[in-house]
Amino acid sequence: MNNGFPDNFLWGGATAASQVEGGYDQGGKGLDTQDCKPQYFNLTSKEKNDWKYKQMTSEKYELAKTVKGIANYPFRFGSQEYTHFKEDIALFAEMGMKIYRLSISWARIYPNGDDEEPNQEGLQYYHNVFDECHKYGIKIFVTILHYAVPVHLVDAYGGWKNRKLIDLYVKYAKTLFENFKDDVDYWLPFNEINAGRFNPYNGVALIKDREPNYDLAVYQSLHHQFVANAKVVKLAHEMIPGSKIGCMIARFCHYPATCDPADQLTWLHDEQYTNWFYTDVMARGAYPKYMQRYFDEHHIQIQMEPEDADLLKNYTVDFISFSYYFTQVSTASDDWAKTDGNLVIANKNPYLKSSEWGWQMDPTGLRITLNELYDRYQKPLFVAENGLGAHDTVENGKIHDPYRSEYLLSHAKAMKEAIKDGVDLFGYTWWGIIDLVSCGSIEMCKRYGMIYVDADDEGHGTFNRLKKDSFYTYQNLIATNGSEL
Ligand code: BGP
Repeated sequence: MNNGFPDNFLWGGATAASQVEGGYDQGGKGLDTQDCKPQYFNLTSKEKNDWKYKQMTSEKYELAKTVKGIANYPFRFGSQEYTHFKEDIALFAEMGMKIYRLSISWARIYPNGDDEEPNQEGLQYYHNVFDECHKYGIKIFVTILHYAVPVHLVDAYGGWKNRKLIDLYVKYAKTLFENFKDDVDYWLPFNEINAGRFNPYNGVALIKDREPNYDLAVYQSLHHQFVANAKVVKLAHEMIPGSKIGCMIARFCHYPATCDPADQLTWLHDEQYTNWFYTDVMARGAYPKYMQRYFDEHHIQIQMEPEDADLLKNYTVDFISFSYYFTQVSTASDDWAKTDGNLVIANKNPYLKSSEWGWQMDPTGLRITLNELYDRYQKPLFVAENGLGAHDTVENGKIHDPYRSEYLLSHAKAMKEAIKDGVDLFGYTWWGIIDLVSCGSIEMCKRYGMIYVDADDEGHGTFNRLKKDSFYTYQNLIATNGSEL
């Protein structure tokens, strides 16, 4: 039996370019889809999390493109890592982080997405970031696409439903491989690829009111991302021998509400449609049969090219990563109580406590998830995101956040148990290691960081950094490699 975390376990932190960088129009960067997501500051917290305010519409999108400056577009200011990266990476090193998961902004490298030549200033920015990480011996895990797509690709091509996006994306990835092959340790083509289904604007750059056949557009777009994923796996292995390239989903762990067979069947379908489908394609290399039935019953006919099946089969991923925040209940009943959760609205579990944003916290579910994934694929696993969004209060220059430390330690303990169960888990990156703009609720006050950023929802503040109590909890966890858990 393994006793716990291996010596070379990769403890780290994660961010995404659109949420942390700011500098949305600096260094030659083009406008991207996340820069266009508005926040309405006069709404209550409940309203802000209501899907009707969060859903991207053509009207909001077209307006955003005409507005200059940060106005009510929080992704445009982020946490200003674009100008603070040296200070941030020094703090990551002080914490003891072994790996930093960050994303590269497509629009910083190709401002329109289909430009002939890459933007040298954008490439230089990431060279500087990576050099700074190397200075402290911090390894690098790069997400090639974390939701933010250059707006020109929506306007001229209609987003990922257009097959031409595959080649444009592969060209972008190739540029990254050429420039950063000696810098990056782990590559990830797509953040939470199943977002294409649960949040198509984020995942596949679709605006719902423009799609007469929305479901088809979603699955067609996902197919293009699967093919792009396979092509990029192939390219990485050819261009960078020995490179490690993985996939990622937002992993939604479900429990059947009761032992009623109807609930069990709903649970099976929930697991298949929200989780297994994606990892089955990218790790096993083919569309699973259960999806064919789903597509037939929903009249979804995906256009596939003859070479696609071989690409999927021959270029599967080296490792599987996932985000894990909460668990939910599967039930055949229509009137089960719901959470206020904003990643997806979930069915309530009476045995679990929820975060302030309605996410049901469940460390045991992480152990279960790790076991299920490893059992099915037998590939190394990486927890690419896990964390707690909460309001924090600064008192005399200190932030006491025992809730965040508790969340961290309970989930770390669950990982340790999973490793003892025999799971091959090689890393963990806390989301977001530094406060950043929340992806779903588009606000600064939903703070995940162990490093505080002095900025409010509207971007007012000094943007000074401050260590929270949880900073020291994680520092000790890393230094002791989980032996005190
Ligand atoms: C994941 C995203 C992240 C991140 C996280 C927390 O889905 O990959 O970008 O933001 O969720 O979500 P939120 O910011 O909505 O609280």
